[in-house]
Amino acid sequence: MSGFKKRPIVLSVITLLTLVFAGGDPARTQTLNAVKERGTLNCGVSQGLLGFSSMDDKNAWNGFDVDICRAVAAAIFGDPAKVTFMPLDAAARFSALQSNKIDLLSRNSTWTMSRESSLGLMFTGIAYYDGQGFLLRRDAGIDTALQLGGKTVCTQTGTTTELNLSDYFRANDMALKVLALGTAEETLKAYEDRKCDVLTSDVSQLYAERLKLAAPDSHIILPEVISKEPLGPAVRQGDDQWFNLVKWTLYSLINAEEFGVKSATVDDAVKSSNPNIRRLVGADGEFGEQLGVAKDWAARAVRAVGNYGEIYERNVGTQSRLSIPRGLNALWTQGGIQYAPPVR
Ligand SMILES: N[C@@H](CCC(=O)N[C@@H](CS)C(=O)NCC(=O)O)C(=O)O
Repeated sequence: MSGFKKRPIVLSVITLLTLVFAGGDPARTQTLNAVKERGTLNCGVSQGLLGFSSMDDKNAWNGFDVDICRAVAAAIFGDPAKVTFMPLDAAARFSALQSNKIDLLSRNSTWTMSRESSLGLMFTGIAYYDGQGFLLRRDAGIDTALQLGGKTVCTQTGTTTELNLSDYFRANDMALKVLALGTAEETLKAYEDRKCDVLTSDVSQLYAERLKLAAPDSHIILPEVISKEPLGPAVRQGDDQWFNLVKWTLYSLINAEEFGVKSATVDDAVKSSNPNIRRLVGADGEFGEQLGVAKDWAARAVRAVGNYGEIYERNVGTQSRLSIPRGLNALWTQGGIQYAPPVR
């Protein structure tokens, strides 16, 4: 009799353990379920930043940040087209995530402490190591940021750029005039119209924005990089399964580059004898299933958009108009700091 009485307790403990270990707690699995039910990933991107997220003449989205959205969609659905891109300006991007308008933000956003401690967001990794720089007219005759005292500098509201700018000028005892505008387009226009002498932003963006100017070669980017801007995808806090899926999709792209797995060779990789490659592409282990997706989730992502190096070179590197050197974004095995934890 006493054994019978204990049964409900034993059962509820088993139910709880099942929920915890199977990741079945609804609050912790809601995003992936919602995305699967909807049949498309809602991904927040920038409104038009060449190389990162911009629309081509066939109305297709292109770019480094866009490819991260596509990689996550491919990991979930096996289809990189199952993404709805939502262009957002800098000020609107985080509330779009908080209000569930998007599932994922992949929009040249800097991982900072306050964006996690006060906005309820989490960055899933560093997709692009960037830093803030300055662009100005070559004929201004200035070759170091320390000569910028008294200049008017254009920046965009709602970005990390504003505070870095005032910190840098204050630290170097230089007078600063700031012109802060709402969108990247307005900011560039103000610079073009000579309402400011200097444009400041993440260096990658300066490369992109310079290409939109009438004579790109008559504008230079100064050598100083005044801040750390680790850019990466962000999600809402409270859904660990989703956080893990986005994080490990990014890491899979980086690991794929390290192990030489490319979009064109990913199908051969399944036959590889290298255990690291076998685990990555789903030939060994159950890593995909543990994340709530298919065994070959990472292979699907790489097949769709290529590995990290392919994504970089195609969008912002040597094969693109931006031609930004890999720099810090080279793999740790190649003199850079891109380093993904292992799949095991
Ligand atoms: N990485 C910085 C800056 C990001 C940012 O939004 N910069 C503007 C400066 S030009 C921009 O990307 N605009 C592009 C757009 O609005 O589409 C941050 O996270 O605050």
